Amino acid sequence: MNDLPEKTKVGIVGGGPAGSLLAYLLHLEGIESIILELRTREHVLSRVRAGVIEYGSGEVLREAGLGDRMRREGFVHDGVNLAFADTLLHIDFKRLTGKHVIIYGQTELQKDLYDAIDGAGIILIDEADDIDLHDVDTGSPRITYIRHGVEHELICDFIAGCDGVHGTARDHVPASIQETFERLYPFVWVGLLTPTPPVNDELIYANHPDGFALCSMRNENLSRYYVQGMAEDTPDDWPDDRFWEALETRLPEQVASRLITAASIEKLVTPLRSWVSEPLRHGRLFLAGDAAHIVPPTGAKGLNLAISDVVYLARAFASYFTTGSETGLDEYSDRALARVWKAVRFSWWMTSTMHRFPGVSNDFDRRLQQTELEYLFSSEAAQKSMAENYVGLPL
Ligand code: FAS
Ligand code: PHB
Repeated sequence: MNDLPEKTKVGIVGGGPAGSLLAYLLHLEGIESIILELRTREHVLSRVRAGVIEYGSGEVLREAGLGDRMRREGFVHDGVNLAFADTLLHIDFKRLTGKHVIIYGQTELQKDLYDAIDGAGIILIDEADDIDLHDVDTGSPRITYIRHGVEHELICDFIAGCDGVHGTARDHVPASIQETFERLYPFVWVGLLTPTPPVNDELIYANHPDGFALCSMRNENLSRYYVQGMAEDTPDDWPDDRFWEALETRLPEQVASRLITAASIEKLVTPLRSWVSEPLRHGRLFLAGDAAHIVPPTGAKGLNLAISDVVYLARAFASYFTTGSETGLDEYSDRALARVWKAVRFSWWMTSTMHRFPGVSNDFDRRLQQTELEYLFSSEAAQKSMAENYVGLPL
């Protein structure tokens, strides 16, 4: 890539799910964009992250022509299971909402997105270093970056900051108007990937006195499991034997008895936090995805929020470039945040209800959590509320 372009309509910073989906949705509207990605494509494709595609996200991907492999290789799940006090409760999405979710690894979706942008001739410039944004509050914002030692400048009509939690795009929203909201959780998720058949045909979220556990999967011979660990834990604190023992202890006996274990092929530790940076716009800079918000993975919302942000932003850009109307752009931040905060609430509720909070001396909180679960296990209304949030609120 020697003769890199110097001008585009939408400069997209970050080539993860948000950035690459935005570029493709803009392409479908005939709007040119260029993606600048800090890492190599290989690195982006190597990350093992989310696993649940909400119903609405699946429809977006299908309508954009991006859902073929997901439909072939993904798992349609009509429900999810909650385990508490050695009891299993099935939340029946189909009966309660008429919808489902699709289990399809983010890694696979990223591969589909990269194939689509390559097929569409969309330019993705990887290994773009020292990315900086300029004049975002003028009519011609600019992005400067260095690639393989050569300095470049990209003049844009608009910039989309899709550079994730470690990105810097949000730093260009003035501190005088920026507001951040955060809640840290005093524990982590220890995640393990193992080449074994999943223990159950649908996900199981377990609340146990020793801590939370989650049984998920990637395919019929690749299982994804998580257990709650202490905030300071590292992968080295969780050798496979300890992980399997904790998982078996935290699952109902009827499930643990059929667990197939094997040596892990990937292990990670993920801290849990809720965090939102508002607003999602300053001048001609727009933020989407993890660049502006993070949710604990308990509600399986992170990836799906990146998708819904990008759907709103692509519609706003399409309206501007076809009609000149700025209404969609002016309404983007409030519209996206309204959905973000409902997912932040649900993710906080799932995390607060399903995890054991260490050092909680206040027995009131512990009894409240138990009551929350007993209410959920006994009330169809409570189960319907959980189901509609889990499958995804309307876009
Ligand atoms: P991403 O972080 O995916 O992508 C941002 C991209 O920008 C990256 O490719 C990065 O390399 C690049 N970038 C960073 N700085 C840059 C810069 N300065 N310039 C240019 N590019 C830059 N969500 C779930 O729903 N379920 C889960 O189980 C789950 N597990 C997760 C585990 C981990 C360890 C992490 C970090 C996240 C997890 N998530 C999960 C959330 C995750 O799936 C995100 O929600 C999703 O990747 C969001 O996509 P993006 O907004 O595109 O951000
Ligand atoms: C996963 O399969 O990685 C997964 C599933 C559900 C979650 C989080 C992660 O809530």
